[in-house]
Amino acid sequence: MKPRLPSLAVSLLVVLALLPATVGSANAAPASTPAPALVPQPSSEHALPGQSVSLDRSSRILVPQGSHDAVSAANYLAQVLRPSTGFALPVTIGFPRRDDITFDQWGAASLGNEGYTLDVTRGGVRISAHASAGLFYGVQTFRQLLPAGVEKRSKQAGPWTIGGVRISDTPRFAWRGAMLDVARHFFDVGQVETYLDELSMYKINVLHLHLSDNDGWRIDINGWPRLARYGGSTDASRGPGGFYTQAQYGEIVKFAAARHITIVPEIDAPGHVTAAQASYAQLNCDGVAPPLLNPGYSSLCVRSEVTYQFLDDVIGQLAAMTPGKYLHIGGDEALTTSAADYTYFVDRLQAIVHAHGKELIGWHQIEAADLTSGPVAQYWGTAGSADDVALAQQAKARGNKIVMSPADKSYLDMKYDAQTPIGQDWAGYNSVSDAYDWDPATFVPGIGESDIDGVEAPLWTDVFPTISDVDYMTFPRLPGIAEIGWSPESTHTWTGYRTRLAAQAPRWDALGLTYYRSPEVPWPAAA
Ligand code: IFG
Repeated sequence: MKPRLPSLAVSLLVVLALLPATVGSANAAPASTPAPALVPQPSSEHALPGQSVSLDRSSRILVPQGSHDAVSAANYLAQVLRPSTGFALPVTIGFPRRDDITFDQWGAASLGNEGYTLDVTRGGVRISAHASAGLFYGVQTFRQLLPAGVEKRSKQAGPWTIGGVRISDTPRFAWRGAMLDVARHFFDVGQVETYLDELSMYKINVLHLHLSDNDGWRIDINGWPRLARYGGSTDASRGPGGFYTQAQYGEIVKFAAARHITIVPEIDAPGHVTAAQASYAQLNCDGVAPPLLNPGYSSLCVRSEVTYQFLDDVIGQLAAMTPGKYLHIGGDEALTTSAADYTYFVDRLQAIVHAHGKELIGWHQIEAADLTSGPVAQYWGTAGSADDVALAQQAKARGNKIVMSPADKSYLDMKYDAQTPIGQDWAGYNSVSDAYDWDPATFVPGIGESDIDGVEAPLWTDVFPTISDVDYMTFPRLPGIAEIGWSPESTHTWTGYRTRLAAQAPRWDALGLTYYRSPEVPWPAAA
């Protein structure tokens, strides 16, 4: 049992050890060490020429005594590094040597809960943050400072040398999201967890799960067993469909939380409800259940009390198993619901969501209803569509924040270009540069930075039955949306970004990730 120094003594020793060493470093990096190619671009980054750290078999990952947050981040980093380096990399307490990685939570509160500093100096690597999320994001950045081979799951040769750098980083927007439509095509827990791991590499912190639609109902609701078992029994390709038990949904929530990603579940209503109406005749105004996959638009029976008993059960159970503040109620394309019925419905649904202690987010059409302040409008309009702009401005007038998901920029189901073999094109082609080269703070007239919670990249799976389709459409566009959400507008240039994006490809190759090698990006020669 190692003698335990009192934590203050250890802390003082750590501070002293991290002061810039006066002696030259035996392992000075070559002068030509390129500036690291990071995505998202940190808010502040300075190379330290002549300094470097090389991880080796004696390297340790050091944590402050009693810091559960640091241990979590350290263990996550260790699970990335151990298989590829072959080093033991024990997570332990001690004072740093020059080949150690040290975590501490003395990070500046001014960088916020998601901010961190990352220093690679002669004294070793230090990741410092005020809170748990910041430590995790420091890990994601540090990961990208190492050669791409670190992402392999088998032992690689190395060396594992990192050029000296000082990074201080904090996000621009609080909501940096992706959406996966598991209703049109179902993706199981393992596939969603793999997607979560991919998203977390780019500091995404929200995964919006589109759980119900015409083609499928994907979450089991007690008291309404047919919703998942019958309503989830197929998909847009007339395939086998599927659904999450509440325990499986809980696994997804837990896995996401360990990566500082909040799950935002969506039950779309009053439209996009055919799977629910096919499951229960009493959800239909005429008392007749339509066939599954019934074509055309649908609407819940807005003036029937059964509808609100149904929604109270659904929202209540979803709220109970969703730690996040928001439940998504959809509200889009309710084209067979009259304007008066739509307003009545959303007002009632808002009351149900609030009664279960949650706040609602909906596609921006919800702003047509009598919303109180507090809900979030998710903007999916295209540039210049007047009706959509008016609803966004209505949100602003009510003090409701907006999450920007313009279809002609952020919709990942849009083809990249005319040659893309799969995908949609009703909002036009979304090339890699289209998805990157826009500013959410100027996209909608009258809507500025302070009106926006952040950005989100929806991937609708109407026409994508497989997870490799999902990855092909997600990468390389998602990192660009993630950078819009995280990095300062001042660092936002396509010419600068495209070379940093190109440097991600060897990492995706090492991970075995499917992606589109867009001709817009100067990819390195395939290894
Ligand atoms: N619009 C529909 C989606 C999906 C999409 C495909 C929204 C909010 C077209 N609603 O986008 O259900 O079908 O691109």
